[in-house]
Amino acid sequence: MYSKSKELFNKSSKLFPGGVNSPVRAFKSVGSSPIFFKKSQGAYLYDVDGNEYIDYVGSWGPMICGHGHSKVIEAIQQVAEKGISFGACHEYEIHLAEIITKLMPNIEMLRFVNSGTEACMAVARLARAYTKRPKILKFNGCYHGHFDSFLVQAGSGVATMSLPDSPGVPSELAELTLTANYNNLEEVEKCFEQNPNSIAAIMVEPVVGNSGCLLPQNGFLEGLRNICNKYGALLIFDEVMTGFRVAKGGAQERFNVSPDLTTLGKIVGGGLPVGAYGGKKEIMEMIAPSGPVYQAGTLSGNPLGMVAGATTLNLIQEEGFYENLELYGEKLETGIKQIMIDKEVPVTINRCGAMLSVFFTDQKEVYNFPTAKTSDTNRFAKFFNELLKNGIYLPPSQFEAWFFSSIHSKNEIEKTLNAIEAAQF
Ligand code: KE4
Repeated sequence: MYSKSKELFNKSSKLFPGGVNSPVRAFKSVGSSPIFFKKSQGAYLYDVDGNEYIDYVGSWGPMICGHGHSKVIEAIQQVAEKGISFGACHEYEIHLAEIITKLMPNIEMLRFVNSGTEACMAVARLARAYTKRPKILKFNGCYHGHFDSFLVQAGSGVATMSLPDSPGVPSELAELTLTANYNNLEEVEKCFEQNPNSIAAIMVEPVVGNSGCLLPQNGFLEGLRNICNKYGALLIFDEVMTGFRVAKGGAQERFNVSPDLTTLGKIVGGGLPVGAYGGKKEIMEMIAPSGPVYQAGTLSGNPLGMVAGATTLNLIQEEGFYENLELYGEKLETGIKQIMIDKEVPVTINRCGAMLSVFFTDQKEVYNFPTAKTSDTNRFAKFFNELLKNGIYLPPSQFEAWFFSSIHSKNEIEKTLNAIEAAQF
């Protein structure tokens, strides 16, 4: 069933650490060997052994319009014939920026980079420069890319492999990163009281995806906004995952809370390597060359990424796009809930729009990293491998979110629920 993937994994294991180019792809926490894919289309992936899967990873979020959308491919082809990379100004970057600032009016000015990590690195430096304060507060289990300052109590692959806070990050630097539990405003307030005038910003995944999916409890995001106002810190929404997924205007639109700075990635590039950061003009103008805060990138604003992103962000503006995601997200969530009740398997399901997680725990509410960690990761691994065998490709970690696209519809949801029904885990 997976012989060609196994053969290729033998080769890749000699070339890349762990045989992969990003740790979560290694299937380590689910105890199997990674699948090698050769084709994707719509809601489906096809592996090198000819197996077909309904895809709930979507390249970790970007493919919200499904794989290989004809309009995105056409747009990339047309631009590629004119130029792949100029390393200079061009109008494609303006087109994408104009869409972003329209959909997220809190972003008055922005800068393109090549990944979510780069965007998060840049806003940390910018926030420290703007406030002249050294510390940043993040939340346990949140992941903001592999930037040194954020590899403290991080989620995603760090949590999946229960790696200690990564070696190689000097303690002097790690000490400048404060952590609190998500959904706990008292802990946040306490951090500010114990670190007067030294916290530059709060960095938060407004809806967490990297502990598995966690939703903000009522008043939490507003509370962070008020605390930042009270202590003169910046509020930074890391919307690399939630941007354009949980709403057309991201979490800041869905929950009506205005951050000072926002980071973007994934969907914003339509599957090509694009990240962005932006926010209040007054803050962003500190970035070189208009200001002294340096940040640069050879391929920033690459024309192919710009046009793939712009085409994708035009597609998500089509009538009924998010209503459709909500309709099928609801069907999937309630369908899984019912199956687990029938199977007497204790799970808690968290969903926000087209991102969800199924926590294998009898914890009635999973609202922060400690409660997420009560999950039975062995049972999740069994579940993952059973579904994989039945043609359903989930993120290979209990501490990741499932993503589905506008192309996942009745047929895919039914097939998924049937596979869960038939699975033994
Ligand atoms: P990238 O550098 O991977 O483009 O973005 C980092 C990042 C920043 N912020 C948030 C909220 C993120 O979710 C991410 C990256 N997400 C992971 C999956 N949880 C990417 C997958 C991977 O690491 O291979």
